[in-house]
This record gives sequence, C-alpha cells and structure tokens, in this order.
Amino acid sequence: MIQILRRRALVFAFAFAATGALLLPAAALAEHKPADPSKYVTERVSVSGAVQHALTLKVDDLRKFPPQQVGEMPLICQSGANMGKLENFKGVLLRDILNKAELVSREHNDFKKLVIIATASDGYKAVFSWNELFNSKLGDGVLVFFEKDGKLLGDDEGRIAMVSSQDTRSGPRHVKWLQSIEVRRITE
Ligand SMILES: Nc1nc2c(c(=O)[nH]1)N[C@H]1C(S)=C(S)[C@@H](COP(=O)(O)O)O[C@H]1N2
Ligand SMILES: [Mo]
Repeated sequence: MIQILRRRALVFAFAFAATGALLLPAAALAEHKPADPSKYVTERVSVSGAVQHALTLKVDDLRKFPPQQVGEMPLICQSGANMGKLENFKGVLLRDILNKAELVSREHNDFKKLVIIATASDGYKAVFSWNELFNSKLGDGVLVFFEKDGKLLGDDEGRIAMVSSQDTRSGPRHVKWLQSIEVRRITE
C-alpha cells in the first residue's frame, strides 16, 4: 500500500514538473509576443482624468495634429537586450494631445503633481510626469504613433502605439496597442 502511494506521489511529481516545464517557456514568450496579437489591436485612444476636455482619438483624428516623423531609433529592453530598431514611423507629440485636452490646474503647483499614465489593451503601462513632457527635452521625443513606412501599424503593435524616443532604454516606454492616456494628480 505504501509502495503504491509512493508510486502515485512520484507520478504526480513527474506530471507537475512536466507541466511546469511546458508552461514556463510559454508564459515567458507570451510576455513579449502574444500568440494572437490581433485581439489587442486598438482603433482609438482615450484621454481622460485631470483634463478640461476628455478625448477619444482615432487614427484620422491623430492625423490632424502637427506630424512628427522619425527615421530610426534603437529599441533596447529594460534588461539591456537589443531588440532591434523602430524605423520610419509617423506620429504626434503626446504634449500636443495633452494641450488639446487642456490639463486642469487649480493652483500654481498643481502641474508638478501630474502624472500621465499610458495603458495598453494587454494591461501594459508606462508613466510620464508633467515635468518630463512639458519641461524637458525628453518631451520632444514622446510620440503617439500610427504609421510605419507610410502604412497603418500592423497587429503586432497597432493601430496606435507610443514611444519615448529619447529614453536610454527605449523598450519600456514603447507601448504597443495604446488604449488610454490618463492624467492624474498624485495627491488625489
Ligand atoms: N502593450 C505592450 N507593450 C509593450 C510590451 C508589452 O508587453 N505590452 N513589452 C515592452 C517591452 S519589455 C519591450 S522590450 C518592447 C519591445 O517588445 P517587442 O520586441 O516584442 O516588440 O515592447 C514594450 N512594449
Ligand atoms: Mo523589454
């Protein structure tokens, strides 16, 4: 009897280890490249929170802002790994979008407390501060983009994405499938 139980325990242990070995690499892969990216594709991005005018922008609405074109920039993961390049893409400044939405400021020091949270449809998030976007050169490189090589963005990151092109490691704030931009006052 004890032997049978031992054998069962062994079988369970093997089954557990084998499932783990299969699931772990799948989970690691899914973190970067989902099997079916089409379910994450976003057709519009919302702008909400501490703004005078909440916005919902489709690609055609984004085309109405002053265009920004980037020839190429390196994509470097948070780990330091080289992920290749982002090339020949077109977008608009996140700053221009926020200016259209008009940030809410009730008193002189409110802007310093604003954070801007970019969220993707897979739950991925990146954060900016008001000072980064409006009070530093970094803000000149923060783009919401929607075109590559003159074409709409593919399912792997589109139709709307974002990048902070002057970041040392540019992967983390390359937000694929951008869904929302939320302005929050950190004391709230
Ligand atoms: N929506 C979303 N954007 C994301 C990610 C993600 O998981 N979801 N991963 C980030 C990371 S960690 C990197 S390095 C870059 C490049 O990823 P890629 O090579 O899969 O395009 O995308 C970034 N943008
Ligand atoms: Mo990354």
